[in-house]
Amino acid sequence: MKRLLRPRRPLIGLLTAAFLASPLSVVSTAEAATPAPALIPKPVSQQVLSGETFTLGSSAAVGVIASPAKRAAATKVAEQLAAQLRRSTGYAVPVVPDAGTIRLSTNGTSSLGAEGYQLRVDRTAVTITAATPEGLFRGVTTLRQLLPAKADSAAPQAGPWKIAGIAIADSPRFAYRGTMLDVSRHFFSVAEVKRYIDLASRYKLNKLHLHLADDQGWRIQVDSWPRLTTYGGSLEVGGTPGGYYTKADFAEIVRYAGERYLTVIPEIDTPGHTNAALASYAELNCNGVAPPLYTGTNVGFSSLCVGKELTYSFLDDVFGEVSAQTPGDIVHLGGDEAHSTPHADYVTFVNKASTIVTGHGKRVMGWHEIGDTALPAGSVVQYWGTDDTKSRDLARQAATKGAKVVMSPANRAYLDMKYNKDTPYGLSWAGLVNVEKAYSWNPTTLIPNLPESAVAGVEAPLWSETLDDIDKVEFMAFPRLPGIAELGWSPASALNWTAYKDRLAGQGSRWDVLSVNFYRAPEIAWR
Ligand code: TNX
Repeated sequence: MKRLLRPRRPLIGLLTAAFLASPLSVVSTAEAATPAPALIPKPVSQQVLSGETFTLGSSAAVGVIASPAKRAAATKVAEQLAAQLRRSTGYAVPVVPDAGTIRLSTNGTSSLGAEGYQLRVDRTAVTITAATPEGLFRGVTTLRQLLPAKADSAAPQAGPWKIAGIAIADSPRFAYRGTMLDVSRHFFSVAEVKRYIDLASRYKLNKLHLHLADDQGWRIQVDSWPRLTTYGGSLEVGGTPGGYYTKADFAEIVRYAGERYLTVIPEIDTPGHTNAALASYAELNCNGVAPPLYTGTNVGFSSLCVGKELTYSFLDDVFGEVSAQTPGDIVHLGGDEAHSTPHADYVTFVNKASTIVTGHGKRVMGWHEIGDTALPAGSVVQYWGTDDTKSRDLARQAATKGAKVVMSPANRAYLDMKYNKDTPYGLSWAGLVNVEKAYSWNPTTLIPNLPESAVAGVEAPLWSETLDDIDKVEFMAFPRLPGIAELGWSPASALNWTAYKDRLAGQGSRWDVLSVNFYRAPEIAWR
């Protein structure tokens, strides 16, 4: 029996058929037992090539086949793969032009999109073909999951290094597949953010939203307003020392994320969630008096002064400097929980702030509360509701105005919600979110009457009120984050909890190799 899944898009079906049409793809019924590999996210189509096994030996080399324009970036992808294989196999694994037992080619068809790729493993070679280096990177993440878990080791392991034959054609369902890290409530070092990027990139996520400013701390250097960080970034929740990213630090995060094909989306939350800024500069307050720094976990008490002109020159400076440090085309202006900003003021404020963001050449992103503001062309609205009418209405309003919606339903996609009542940290205001609940929803049908075409994708936010180190972050993100990643990448027809749960079980040994502090949810048969 062939395990060729019925592809969602006819185009991919045709491509797959052409790609698979070699003598090696003829599978006899006797070999039908070979199981499909436990890949997350599940590819659009995959066919086991029974009887074909690739063995990575000591003479393995990673070959790059690319046009001059794509060669440098494709070589970087090859180098990343080769570097890891060197560490774990102890083999030389050189990167070579135009040959190699593992071949990365950018001569693939562009009809799979910028992130699409084809991957073939047979007895002679591993071949990843894409139209772009980004597509190659996505294909390499699949290859890493096809290799034995020990291939991710930091130190040499004993072989053999075998990969079962397979042919895959794959491309994402959504263009926006993100996760958010709240570095304001607790500050995370550049090294910790890199660790999170490493783990997120393994599941083909392509956006890293950083929540850089909130009541408890301002975490990104702004040269024109230096006290935002030196004072406003000095503490965090609980009163422990905070921290901030210098421009060099932030550039390093952007670079590191970019090498793993995640675009950084910086968020400066406004007009609420601004106590750190208001504490740093008395003149930003309507009454001219700076409040003290705040290290608690309440929300909704702070607001920028909507009637002051200074507020907007402040925003122009901040969004200007933040935009200049961001290669991506989206800047997030927050807009959530502005409970101490009268609604008319709120609308005035968000409209002005949006114009400032677009004036710096960026598209506006904001939490769903901005749904009833003007929303310049290209805006993205992030839904964080809990199936409530008000939040759904705001998302639908935004779509009516032409905005795209990113789905982050708090009762499903919030990684800071406890798994169950016994989870040692996390919150539960949106409910308890076990692994099944986080996975079992469809981004295009969750909000009734929201057109499918308005959904840009999914994002899993991780708020850090109760999370003060990366181990706790890992515990909350794993195993739920891969499920959100699959909702973002795999076709709706591939989503199935029972089958997913079995594939998820196979990730446990990989996380053990990587020392990921994941929650061993008892309903998963970890292997
Ligand atoms: C709500 S979600 C918030 C955050 C909190 C989070 C905790 C959203 C847009 N705002 O300020 O950190 O709940 O789960």
